[in-house]
Amino acid sequence: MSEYVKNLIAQVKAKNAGEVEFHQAVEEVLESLELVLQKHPEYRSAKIIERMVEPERVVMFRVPWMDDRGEFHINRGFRIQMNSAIGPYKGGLRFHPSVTLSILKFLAFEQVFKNSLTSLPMGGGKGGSDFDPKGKSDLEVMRFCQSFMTELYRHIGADIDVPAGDIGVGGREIGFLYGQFKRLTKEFTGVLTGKGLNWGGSLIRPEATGFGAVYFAQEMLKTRNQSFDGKTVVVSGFGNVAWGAALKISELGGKVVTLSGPDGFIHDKDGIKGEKIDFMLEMRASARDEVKLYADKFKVPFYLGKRAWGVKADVALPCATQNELDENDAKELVKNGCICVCEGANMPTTIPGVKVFHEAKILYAPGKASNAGGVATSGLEMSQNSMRLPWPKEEVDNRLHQIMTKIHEACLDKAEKYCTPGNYVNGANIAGFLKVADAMMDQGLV
Ligand code: NDP
Ligand code: 2IT
Repeated sequence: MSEYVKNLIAQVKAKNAGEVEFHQAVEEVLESLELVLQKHPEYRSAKIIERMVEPERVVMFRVPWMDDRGEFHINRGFRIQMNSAIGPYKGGLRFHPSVTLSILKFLAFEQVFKNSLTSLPMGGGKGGSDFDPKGKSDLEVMRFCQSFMTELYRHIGADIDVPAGDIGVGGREIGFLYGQFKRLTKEFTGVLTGKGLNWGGSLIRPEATGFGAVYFAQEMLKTRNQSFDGKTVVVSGFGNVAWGAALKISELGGKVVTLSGPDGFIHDKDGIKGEKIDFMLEMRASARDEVKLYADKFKVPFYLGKRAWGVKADVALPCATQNELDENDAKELVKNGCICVCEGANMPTTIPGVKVFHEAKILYAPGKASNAGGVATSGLEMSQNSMRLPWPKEEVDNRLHQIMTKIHEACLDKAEKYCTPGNYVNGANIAGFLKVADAMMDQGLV
């Protein structure tokens, strides 16, 4: 690593003390950009990297709400507006007790590169709250969302910042948030994506992240003359992304054999398909946060407190959360003959875990490339809202498929150009970076 990059990383760590997830995301990107910065001294003198690691704006606010028993609660809300060089800030909202400024900054930082890769005009942002949806009633979730939006509304807009879902935020929450935005502003605009189909949502948005990750994995497998047909696949998580992925993999003739939750994982040797995939939606809606419900219903083994990565499989799709796959898990997957790891979640693999995949020369794609289908389809929802014209399912799905194929191409192209053929991490970081950096250069010192 050059002194310049080493110093940059040290500065980010010193200035953002304790924000370990943010450090991790920055370190991964900067390592990839080493060659670009050598080739393009103009980015260095314009201090593009120094600017990109500093959010354009961070909003942090109090979210007071009342539970069904009349007790008051105070949560913390955030919106990180990271970079608007190529479009309005765009990125999801996460409601999970583990949410901190560090986690949202890492997600917002990743989102900048991801959104750039989609080829749509979207800047990067992320937000959320440490609110825990587990065990909450619909009315409690509604009161929380209304209170959250009562502050957030003044910072967002269809041409300013367009939030969407992420962990703990799905169609129900987007509905409550949108309703409150409308009351406060009198506007019916495309200010959120992931909306209901009757009020401005796009077909395929719920499926998009999972479908997109599988389309991306299909392209990766093609480079080795392989396909999903007949492949055994380990998936983690059981939320929105895992659901879309399971649906598409089973359609393509692959067999998904695991799901996981905070409680452990289930192993279904017969494959998760048909009504079993529908049951994932029920599990999520139950607000119980337990994948064990699946084991109880379909009488398959449940492993308490364990992760799925020890199960023998050809392909792995981590779809739960950050740092859920470490060095030992990576070694286990490789040992068991896994040939392709495609991330549905954001930063699910630790840096040492990624190193294991690279050394073993298996196919490995980072989330910012492979899970971009969600935000890409959000971008398509924005287009439809601007046109005031909904597109049929096939049109959205075809565009999503094309976008994922293009991202795959761009990753391989940039990886090759910058001397690391087949390295999707470098390819994604470089391709995502160049577009944003050039836009920032064009726009002067901002
Ligand atoms: P959901 O809320 O629908 O599901 C999240 C899943 O991950 C649940 O099974 C959840 O269980 C589990 N999970 C979350 N946090 C933890 C934790 N700390 N430890 C163990 N398990 C955990 O979210 P999504 O499916 O939407 O999101 C999954 C991943 O995909 C995230 O990394 C998200 O950032 C990413 N992503 C989502 C996109 C989208 O459009 N929804 C787009 C691109 C990426 P629990 O909540 O109970 O812990
Ligand atoms: O991480 C992500 O890309 C998302 N949660 C989706 C963001 C969006 O704006 O659709």
